[in-house]
Amino acid sequence: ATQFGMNEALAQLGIKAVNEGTSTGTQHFASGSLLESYSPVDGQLIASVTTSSAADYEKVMQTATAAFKTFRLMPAPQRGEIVRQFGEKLRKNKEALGKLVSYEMGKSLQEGYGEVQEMIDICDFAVGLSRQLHGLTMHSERPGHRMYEQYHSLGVVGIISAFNFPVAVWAWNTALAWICGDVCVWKPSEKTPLCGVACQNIIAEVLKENNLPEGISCLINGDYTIGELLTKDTRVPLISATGSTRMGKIVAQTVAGRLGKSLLELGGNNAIIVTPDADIKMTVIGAVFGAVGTAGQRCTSTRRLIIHESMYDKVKDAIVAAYGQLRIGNPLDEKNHVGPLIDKQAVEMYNQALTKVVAEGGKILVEGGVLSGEGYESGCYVKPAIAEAKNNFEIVQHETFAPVLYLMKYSGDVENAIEIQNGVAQGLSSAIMTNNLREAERFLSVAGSDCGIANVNIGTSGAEIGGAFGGEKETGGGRESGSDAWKVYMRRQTNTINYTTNLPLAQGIKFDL
Ligand code: UN1
Repeated sequence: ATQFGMNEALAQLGIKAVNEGTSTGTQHFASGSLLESYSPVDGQLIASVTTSSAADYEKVMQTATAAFKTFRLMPAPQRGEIVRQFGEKLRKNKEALGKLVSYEMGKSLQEGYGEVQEMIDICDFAVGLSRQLHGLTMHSERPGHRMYEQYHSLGVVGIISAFNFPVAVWAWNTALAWICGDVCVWKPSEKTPLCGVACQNIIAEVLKENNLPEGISCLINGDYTIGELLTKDTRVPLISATGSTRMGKIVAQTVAGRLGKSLLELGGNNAIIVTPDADIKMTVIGAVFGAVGTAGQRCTSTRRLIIHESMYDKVKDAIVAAYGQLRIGNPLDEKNHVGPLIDKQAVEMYNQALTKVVAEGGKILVEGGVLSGEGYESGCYVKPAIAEAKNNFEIVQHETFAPVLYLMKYSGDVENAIEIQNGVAQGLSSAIMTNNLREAERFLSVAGSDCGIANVNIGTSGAEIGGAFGGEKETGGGRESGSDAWKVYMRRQTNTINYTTNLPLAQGIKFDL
């Protein structure tokens, strides 16, 4: 942690170094076992956090539910002011937090900063939204009656987030939940607990400066068992979970079992369709960034390229050549494009995918492999690989969270490409590279892409926060972040008011006494 000013960054974020003890985050209820966080960058122990036990969880929930009772009474624009201050603190901590994200998770420093920028952006979005939480006014069928709807605060929002976006996804949820008057209990990934502590420390400072209850933002570190307490808890009306489809199915069933609400943002199997008149340069940049950015560990990462046969060789050669330019190494060093995978288990999955694609009849175009030697001591650095494959291969149907890109051909009409693109269980992100208006519109039409995100002349990853983010099918159907995603964080109430001295019944029903 001595390189790239990392010790200073950790100190700024209130994280105790290895020899100084353990961190809990400013929430006081953590007396469980220790969780050690090792960096995939250099394999070193960064720091340890104390996890929350079941008894700690109970105290956290009491703090959260008590905080909700007062927070919901604060006018929404005033809650917006708190989120504005949080955004300001994030601006001040952007460098330190971006570095921690890069060091603990392994994404490039540019992407680490980008992630903090997403947090700042959603705060700005939420501040404006805090004056726009409006419902509709309807015309009543009864004379002298007024009917309208309003949105009220929901309660405790449980947030389960993944290692790959260890800070931004939490902020997408909290910034909206807070302006809506909800309080949040966050279970970060076990692989990135320090990012959780750092975020908690930043918001705790804002709450303290404003004399607000700390239960507005709670952190519970630990393994899936602590997450289970959250998903089973009837005091938590909404669970927002981001991660694998496997995890999402368990969470969805548990939450549905108690008729709670869940917002799921799960796996993707994202493709770019490359049409006969695609711009090759844009296609290469979009596809390569999509496939190797965050070392292929975004839920929006590009996994498949569906290329028209007339363009196939040209695109293939250009992409293969671009892979030759990639620099793999310490992500904190800005000259590197690709950092490590999160851990050795991920490396194992990557290796298995490459073995499997060959076993199923695929052809390797860019050789993969695990890097070793100086700078690669963590054992988590792998070479981004490309294979020619068929869409129906089992491995292609599966989301491998690693930089493995599958190339496939289509012939004839764009409809054939769309069919391949939709021919997977997941439905998060999709893209088409075309200068042909008819093709672009067909791709965006009701008979086009079945994904929650469909882009034209842009890659599959790197969505802005202003749009609703999420997808269909096994991606889970939830929408986070922009547009009207805030509505899931509130409860809707229809109000009808009679200002006459009569009591007419709806549907013309007569009832006289
Ligand atoms: C994720 O991978 O879980 O669209 C989120 C993107 C980012 C968010 C990804 N803005 O790639």
